[in-house]
Amino acid sequence: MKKNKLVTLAIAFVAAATSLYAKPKKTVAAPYVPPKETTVDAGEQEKFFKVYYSSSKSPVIDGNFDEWKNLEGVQVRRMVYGGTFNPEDTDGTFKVWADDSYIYLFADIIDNEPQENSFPAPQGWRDDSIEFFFGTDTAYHTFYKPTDHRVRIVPQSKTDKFAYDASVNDVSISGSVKSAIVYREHGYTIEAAIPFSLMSIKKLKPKQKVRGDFQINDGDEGKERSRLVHWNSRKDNTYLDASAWGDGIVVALEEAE
Ligand SMILES: [Ca+2]
Ligand SMILES: [Ca+2]
Ligand SMILES: [Ca+2]
Repeated sequence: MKKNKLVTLAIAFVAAATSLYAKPKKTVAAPYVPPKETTVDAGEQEKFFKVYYSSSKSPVIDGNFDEWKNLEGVQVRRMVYGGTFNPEDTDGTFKVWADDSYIYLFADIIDNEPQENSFPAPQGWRDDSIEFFFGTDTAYHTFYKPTDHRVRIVPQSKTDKFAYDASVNDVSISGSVKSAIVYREHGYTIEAAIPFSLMSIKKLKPKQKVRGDFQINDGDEGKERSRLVHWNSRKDNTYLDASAWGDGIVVALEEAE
């Protein structure tokens, strides 16, 4: 009997060990260095995020993302917490566009477990959501100036693409921000329009330098946020320290077409 038990245990152990090795986790040690062939995030251009400006062309916030296709984005892959970067668990591409009234944000998020977020936007960081930090004052400063803002878009429904909450500086303003969100099995895509009036922007013009950062909040397994990823900052400080953000530049939309 004893011997049989031991044999069973040994078989179970070998089976468990084999299954562990049979499914290696696809993880990459931080800091993640993107492979050269993925041009969007490799090399010089990743040092800047671009704001595509056009006085005449604007995206339509409708859940069809075709108009963003030809624009370059930045990839959000700096793990702030939640372990090593795993492109199947949390990854995302962000793009920014502006006309003379709105700043438009696009985010394509890869997430192994996309969740509907039931928190109001000021608390929305606790579950799947995205954040955009933006300021037009490029002089070095830490505490937010009146021109610095943080925007959070909180997706709420896998079946209703216009169900969302949004906040600027942690104040719910979903009535003034337009957004559409489309979920898929392993992620979700967002487009949103934020009025200049909420962002203290009067006008943007090509070659103008700006500052900003991008954030993904990822909760899985029905739980609250377990992974936080930025484009630039390695710390969870973007919401209070504008010096943690990276550099951006306004470029003419025509240059992308
Ligand atoms: Ca659209
Ligand atoms: Ca995930
Ligand atoms: Ca998730």
